[in-house]
Amino acid sequence: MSKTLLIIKPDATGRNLIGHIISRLEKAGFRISAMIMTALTEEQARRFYAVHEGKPFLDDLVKFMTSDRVVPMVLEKENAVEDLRTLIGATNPANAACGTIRQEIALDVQCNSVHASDSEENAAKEIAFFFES
Ligand code: FUP
Repeated sequence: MSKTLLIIKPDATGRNLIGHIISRLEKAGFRISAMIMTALTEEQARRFYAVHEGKPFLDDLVKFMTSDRVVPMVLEKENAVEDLRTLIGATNPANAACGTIRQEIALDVQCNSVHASDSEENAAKEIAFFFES
């Protein structure tokens, strides 16, 4: 079993899609081992997306991520990081494969409904960010 982090983002919590996303995750074989609902502060959002420091979209991304509640969770499954990235689809829903979560419900490249860790190393860091502080 390996672990990864998923966040249900404000566009999805605001559209009452929490249950739908969780159902898709469970049907795909992921086990939820921790989950919270929280509102990120600007400082937390900037720290979480520190890798995007200097990018033109960062300020808008931080505004979006602090605009409503989010639901971070730890997911467990064999090959969890890679399988979850496949299930959520490409960052921009216009490029996301058919049947992926982002293709189904995301609005655009910013309001793309879910975050998922992109490597084992980042999964460990992102799980610690929400659940081991
Ligand atoms: P992903 O790992 O698929 O979430 O994508 P990235 O790490 O590249 O980007 C993180 C977040 O930045 C995206 F989910 C949305 C936002 N973003 C934009 O708003 N505009 C862009 O052009 C690229 C990313």
